[in-house]
Amino acid sequence: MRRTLFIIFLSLLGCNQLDDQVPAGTQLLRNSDISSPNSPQPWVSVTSPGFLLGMSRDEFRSASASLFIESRDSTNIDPTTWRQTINSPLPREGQKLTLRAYLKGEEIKRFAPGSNVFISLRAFPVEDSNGNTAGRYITSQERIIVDSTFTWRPIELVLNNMPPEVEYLVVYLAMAPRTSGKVYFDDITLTVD
Ligand SMILES: [Ca+2]
Repeated sequence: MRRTLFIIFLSLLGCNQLDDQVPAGTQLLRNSDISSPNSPQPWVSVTSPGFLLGMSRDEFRSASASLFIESRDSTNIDPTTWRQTINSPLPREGQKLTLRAYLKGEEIKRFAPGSNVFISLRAFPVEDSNGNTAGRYITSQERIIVDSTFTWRPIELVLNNMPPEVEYLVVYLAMAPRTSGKVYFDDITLTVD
């Protein structure tokens, strides 16, 4: 019995140590350069009326493809996103995360407050067991304006402290409602500092 308990204790210790070990420099997203030949997976598109989403093999920064979002109706009322879920490895509480994506724009126009192309990171659950939501979502939506026509350039967001009680993370590449034009995303990375 004592030996069994000891082994269980060691196993728990082993799990905890694994959870704690996301070394600095670790990049958490898969298919970050959109190099899978036939599928954007594990990137998933969540579309709404008026948008077209897909892989582009004509415009890319690396590895022969990128992801794009095109708005064909500037009166659309819902946002649209590419998203990727990260279940493991998860950074430990307090670690700093940097989300970076390269964007190329074609005739992007914004027609309402909040209209923009943006990147976001959300920690789930949305609130921790104390009901705190602060520090669990970061977005460039109100901070970095993306419009007009431009060639590949990075945008970057930093989550200074990984919040507690995180079950999984979701990265979003998004176009808000009342936005028109086309944006390409490539070389999307989420790095533990
Ligand atoms: Ca690429």
